Amino acid sequence: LPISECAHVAGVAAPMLAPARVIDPASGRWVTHPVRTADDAAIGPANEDMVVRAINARIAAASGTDIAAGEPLTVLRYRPGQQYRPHLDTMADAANQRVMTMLLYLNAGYRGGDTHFPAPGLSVVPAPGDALLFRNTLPDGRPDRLSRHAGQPVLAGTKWLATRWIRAAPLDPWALS
Ligand code: PD2
Ligand code: ZN
Repeated sequence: LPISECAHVAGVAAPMLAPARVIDPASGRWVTHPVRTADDAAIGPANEDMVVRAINARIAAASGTDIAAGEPLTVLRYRPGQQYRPHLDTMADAANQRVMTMLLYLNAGYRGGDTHFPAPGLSVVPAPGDALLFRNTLPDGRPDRLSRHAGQPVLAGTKWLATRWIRAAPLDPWALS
């Protein structure tokens, strides 16, 4: 992705950033959790401009998926010490599963923050503008344990990243909170 578009995405999300939350499987509520300590913001349909729309179209083309199967582009901002501990991007008991994930690394000027896949022992060292696409599910649709991954702690500076979680089938972007 061109650096100017990376900066644009970060700029769209910046005023909406809030501590990242996850769904608590016990209560079904959104809660903050040490698994994910960054700030994040989803660029939903009300905030999606033409540049973000074009990026989402490129993600769909590169992944061979329907643009309507992508969740709203979500920006994460990690400050020193913040991280995303090992997890699967799949959801428990989802009818419309997250089959792929595209990560876009938006900036330079930080240390740490590698994306690490423990099972294959693979570390991706982010470079600005890079995109990383991986599958989360097996051919039969069940979660693939090998896709477990983490955003390593940022050691210095600020890491900006955008995530596009891609479902098996189109979803209503207005229905997500
Ligand atoms: O920031 C990352 O490198 C990272 C790592 C793992 C992001 C995500 N998962 C994600 O957004 O799902
Ligand atoms: Zn993830």
